[in-house]
Amino acid sequence: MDKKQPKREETKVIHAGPDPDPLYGGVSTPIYQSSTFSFRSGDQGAARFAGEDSGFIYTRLGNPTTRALEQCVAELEGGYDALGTSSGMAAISTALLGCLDRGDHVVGTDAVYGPTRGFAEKHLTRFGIESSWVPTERIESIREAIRPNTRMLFIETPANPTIKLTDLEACGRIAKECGALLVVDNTFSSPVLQKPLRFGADVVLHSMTKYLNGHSDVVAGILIARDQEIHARLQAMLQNLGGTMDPHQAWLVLRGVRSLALRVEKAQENAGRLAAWLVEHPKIAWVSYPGMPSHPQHELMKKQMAGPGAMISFGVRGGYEAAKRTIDEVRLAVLAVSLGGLETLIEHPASMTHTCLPRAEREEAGITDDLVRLSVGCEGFEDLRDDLEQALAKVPEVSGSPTAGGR
Ligand code: LCS
Repeated sequence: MDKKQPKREETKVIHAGPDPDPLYGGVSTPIYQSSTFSFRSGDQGAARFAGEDSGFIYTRLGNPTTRALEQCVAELEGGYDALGTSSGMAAISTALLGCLDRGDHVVGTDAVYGPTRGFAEKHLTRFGIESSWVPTERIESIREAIRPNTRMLFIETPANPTIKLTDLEACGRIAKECGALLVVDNTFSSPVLQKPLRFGADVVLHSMTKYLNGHSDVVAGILIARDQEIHARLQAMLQNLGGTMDPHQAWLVLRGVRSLALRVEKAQENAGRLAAWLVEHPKIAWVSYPGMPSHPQHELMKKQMAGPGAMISFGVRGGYEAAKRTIDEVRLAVLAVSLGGLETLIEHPASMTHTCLPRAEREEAGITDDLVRLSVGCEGFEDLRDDLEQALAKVPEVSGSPTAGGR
């Protein structure tokens, strides 16, 4: 077997990317902690700036450690190439500013990570770029929102924090029909569970702060382009905005990515068991987890994902106060935003991650006051279940509420 053509995701994450250290044979990529790279001569410097010599110039423009990570993730997503960014938001703002012009319009998923929509609604408007944020889990709502000047579909699936899915193949078709780019935020799945380029995406992006790094110790992002033209456009914008990646940050993510498949497998198994337990719990009003056969998008999950992932959202009977009480009472799960780490994290989007949306927009997107978001980690299932059990036991009972169900 050719080492570079493995079939299994758990093999790919360990071996993807260039040889770690052709110089000394190190099995870990060295950290090139240098801001600038010397030229042997003025001619060589000029040739590098002219693109005739492929050597490095300056770390904002490129760095060997960052390059190794970019090649690794580009391979995992099946893209032409990738660009490491200083955060997930740097990837998102670069994609929006790099691919849209004044007078363009973007259609996006209503329940995206709050600041993504906030950036478009508060800042892109100043540059004459308009946006419509619609429930993209209903494909008709995308069609209805398309305008003659629509140049991008921005899809987050599964969406943060509703865990609703959008049909990527249908989006690929619509984008082609109307001459728009399909940009997919693949943060919640990671490339081991979902590869949007296969369904017609033009750009895939991640907050690598989450699953790709996986250890809650780095903030980072990445942009993966389908082809050379889009890659060049994104690269030009990124180098000017300056939200590029630091080599030490890149090295940490490279280390994290090697265990991605193992971490996702364990967390996903925990999530499936927790969702099945939560849905039966008398204090839970609803559970959103596409791994449950009762989830309305279970079939879509099977079509476009290799597994449902490890993000769950659920409603606690009793609304805002009951949800807040739950997150205050957990002892093992960590009360913190972010997701995709080894440890289970719990948060309340209506008062935390999604407060930048006005209440009406938030509720319309399904981000209700009772919603608690759980990023399930790699602990033992029984410990997580017992922790939630003791927390829910402290939530006051609500009489006469409907029984729990899927959402
Ligand atoms: N995309 C998604 C789906 C996210 O969940 C986040 C951050 C971002 C992009 C932005 O990435 P960053 O710049 O933070 O690396 N999500 C967070 C969350 O749900 N809680 O805290 C951060």
